[in-house]
Amino acid sequence: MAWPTDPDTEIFGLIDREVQRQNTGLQLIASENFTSPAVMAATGSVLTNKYSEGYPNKRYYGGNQVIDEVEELARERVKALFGADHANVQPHSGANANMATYLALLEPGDVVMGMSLDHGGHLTHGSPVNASGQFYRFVPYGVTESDHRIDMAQVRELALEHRPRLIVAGATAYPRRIDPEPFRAVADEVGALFMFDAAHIAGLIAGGAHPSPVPYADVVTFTTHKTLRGPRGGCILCRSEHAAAIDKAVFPGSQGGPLEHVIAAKAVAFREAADPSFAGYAAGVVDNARALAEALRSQGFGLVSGGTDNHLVLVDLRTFDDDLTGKEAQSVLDDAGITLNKNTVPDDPRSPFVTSGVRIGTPSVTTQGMGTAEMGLIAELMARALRHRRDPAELAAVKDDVATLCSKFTPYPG
Ligand code: DSN
Repeated sequence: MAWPTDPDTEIFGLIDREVQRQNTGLQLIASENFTSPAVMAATGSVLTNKYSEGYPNKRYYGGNQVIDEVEELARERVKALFGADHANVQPHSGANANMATYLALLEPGDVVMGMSLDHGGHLTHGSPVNASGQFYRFVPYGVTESDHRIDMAQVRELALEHRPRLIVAGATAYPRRIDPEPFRAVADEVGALFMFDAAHIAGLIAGGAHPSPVPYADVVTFTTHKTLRGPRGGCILCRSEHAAAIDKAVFPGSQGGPLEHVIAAKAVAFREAADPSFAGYAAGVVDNARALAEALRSQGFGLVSGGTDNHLVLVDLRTFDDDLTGKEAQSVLDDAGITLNKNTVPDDPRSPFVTSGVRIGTPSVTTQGMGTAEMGLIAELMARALRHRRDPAELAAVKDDVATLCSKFTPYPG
C-alpha cells in the first residue's frame, strides 16, 4: 500500500481527547446526541470511497451496484419510519435540505413565512444573513408575549395579509410542542404550501412522543443527528407530487456527489429508531426535560414558556442573576464540565453573541441512561457553578462531581 505507515498521532490524539471530553462531561446541547457504534462504523466505512452522483439505478458513474442498494434501503427505511410517500436521503445537512426544498417549491422573490430566529426559528427560515432571506421574501412570525407559545393568530393574520407561497414551521429553540394541523389549516386558507422543519424533533416524532407532521405537510425536512441519533446529515420527506422537484433540487440543483457512507449510517439510524425501544427513549427525553425544567425552576432559574413539552429547556437567566449573561454562563459551565449553549430568549435585550439565556437539551444524557433523578443533580450542579462562578476551586469541585456522575453513565467505555 502507498499509504504512510507512521500513525497520525496528532489527529488521533485529539480524537482520544474528544472521547474523554464526551465521556466525562455533561453534554446538554439540545441538538446533539451520542450515536451508536453501528452508526459510527457505517460512517467510517469504505463507502466513503465511492462517487455516486444521481439516484439508485440512474447514476453518472459505474460501480454503484452496492451503493444503489444502500441508498434504496435508507429511503425505504425512512419512508416506513415516518409513513412518507417519498424520501431523499442525500442532503448533507438540514440547511441543505431546507435550501433544496425552497429551490424545488419556490421562485426567487416568492413570499414565505417562517419563525423569526430571535423567537426560536432557524437561520434557514429567512434570516437576512442566510441565502433563504436573500433569495426569498420571508415574513417572520413569533411567539406571544404572554405565554411564549407560537402565535397562531399572528400566523393567520400575516398569511392573509402577505399571501405566502410557502409557510415554514419548525424551530431550534422552542420548548413546546408544534402542532402541524393549525399550520396546514392556515396554509389551505391562503393557498400556500406547507413545509415542516422537524430537525430538532425528528426523533420525538419517530418515537411517537410528538405528533407527526407527515400527514399535514407537503414537505418535511430534518437532520439525522439530533433526537433521531444518527450521523450528521439531512433528509427530506415529501408527498409524491413534489418528489421529482425535490430530487432535482438536491441533485443536480444544489449538491454534487452524495456521502454514501453517511447515507448508510442514516439507514442504520432509521432501523434503530424503528426498534420498539426507541419509543421509550423518546418518552425518556421528554420526561427528563420536564424534570430538568422543574429542578431548574426550584434553583431560581426562569423558564421561557414556563416549562417544556419536548427535548429542551430555554432558561432565562435574569431571574437567577440579572448580571449573568448567557455568554458568561456558557463559559463558566464549560469550565465545570457542563456543555450547553447561550441562547437569546424572546425579545432579548442582549445581542445574540451575549444573550440572556441558555438552551439545555436532554437527548444525550437520556441516551447515556440518565433519568429524572439525575436531572435534579444536573440542575444543582449548574446552579452551584453559576453561583460560585468567580471561585476557581468551587468550579473545579463541580467539575469533579460532574465527572463522578458521568462515570456511572459512560457513553463510550473503553
Ligand atoms: N445548530 C443547530 C442547533 O443547535 O439547533 C441548528 O442548525
